[in-house]
Amino acid sequence: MLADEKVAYHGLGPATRPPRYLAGNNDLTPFAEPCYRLAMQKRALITGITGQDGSYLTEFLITKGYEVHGLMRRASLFNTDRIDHLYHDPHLAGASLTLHYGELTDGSGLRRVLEAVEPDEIYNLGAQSHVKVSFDVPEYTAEVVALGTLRLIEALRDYGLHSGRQVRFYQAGSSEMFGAAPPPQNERTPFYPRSPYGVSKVAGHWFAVNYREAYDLFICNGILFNHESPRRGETFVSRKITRAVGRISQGLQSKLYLGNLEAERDWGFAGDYVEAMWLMLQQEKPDDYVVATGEKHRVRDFVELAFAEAGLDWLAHVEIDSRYLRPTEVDALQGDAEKARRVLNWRPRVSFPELVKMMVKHDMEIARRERAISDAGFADPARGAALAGG
Ligand code: NAP
Ligand code: G4F
Repeated sequence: MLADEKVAYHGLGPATRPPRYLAGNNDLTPFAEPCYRLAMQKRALITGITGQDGSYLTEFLITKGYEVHGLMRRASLFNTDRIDHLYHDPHLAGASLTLHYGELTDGSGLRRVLEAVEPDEIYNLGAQSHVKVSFDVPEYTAEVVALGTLRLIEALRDYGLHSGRQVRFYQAGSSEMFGAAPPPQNERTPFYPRSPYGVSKVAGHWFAVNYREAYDLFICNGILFNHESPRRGETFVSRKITRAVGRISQGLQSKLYLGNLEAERDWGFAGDYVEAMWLMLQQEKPDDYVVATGEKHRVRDFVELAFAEAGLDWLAHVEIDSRYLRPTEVDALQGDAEKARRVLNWRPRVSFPELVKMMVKHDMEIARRERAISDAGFADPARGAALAGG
């Protein structure tokens, strides 16, 4: 191993020790040694870096000059699609993204990563984040979302004690915590969760508040309302709709099966919301903030707009399938983000129609490619076809 591999790996100043393991392009083997840093450069650790928000947050922080470290789960197939464009060969100079294998269910691993990375800021975005799926895997959801948060802030507390450093921590809370509480919802609205996911997020929220008060930790809870993007998982309703619109417009499928069309959500753009996460950690004092657009729309409205964007009549294509109904539904979410506007000076930039348009445009392009592959005789089965979940 070359002596300056460590330098290339972290894109930092000269290093005296070679890394124990080197992360290669396709071999993201983590290391268990402290990283070396440039003075003044902030270092962030993100759990859930391979998810929608993780990818936007990574882009945002790299633009701000951060060195970003992400926790990723081992998977049998590559699961880094959303961050591949940010990941540079660690053999090349200037790499500012490093990945570490880890799991929110594995406390000792979390502690090791914390010790190795020595972050200034931690963003806890990792979660089994699908509400409907949380009814199918409730214990696992609680294990990751509730206890995973506790594991990470316990590790943070111990790390702070022995290192003497104060690390700032963002906890990804959710409007699902409000559940059945009538809209508009803000920081003073009592929680009334309606799913194992919502209950687990409430536990995570209160662990965070309790550790902030008990141990004087800098922990912020972001209570984020639904935020979507072309990178949204394909079993969330927004992306399920726009993927179907693309495929229907290319003749690749004819029907879209959905559940409750009357539910109302406050949908914003994920790229806007990650900025609010960062802003929370730049304040003098830790606090909790609702992040939302303040508008609500029905699932039906999203469907209508998305199909219209492609010049399609949704009534000819959409059917209801009771498998997508939830045992207990959250009927209406509409956030009041006055505090985030006032204290953080945060505002959403992308409107609801712009968001739908952006997602449809992206998914029409994917469908065009799928169509070309199919016309060339190389059609694969639709991805996720075997899975009704979502
Ligand atoms: P997402 O796309 O589903 O991403 C979730 C991330 O968590 C993925 O990177 C996933 O890894 C990782 N993860 C899952 N189980 C894990 C485990 N056991 N240990 C470590 N990591 C694990 O979710 P998102 O939309 O980006 O949301 C980010 C966070 O914000 C989540 O906590 C979510 O609950 C919360 N939130 C989201 C919204 C929203 O509208 N998007 C609103 C409010 C709150 P894999 O890629 O390996 O699956
Ligand atoms: O897109 P969804 O699955 O998102 P949901 O349940 O609101 O949860 C998302 O937002 C939360 C913030 O409020 C996050 F914390 C959570 O992690 C996740 O990101 O469903 C939205 C609405 C629901 O009312 C659902 O019943 O759409 C309705 N819906 C109707 N048909 C459907 C479908 N949802 C899905 N996923 N699939 C359907 O076929």
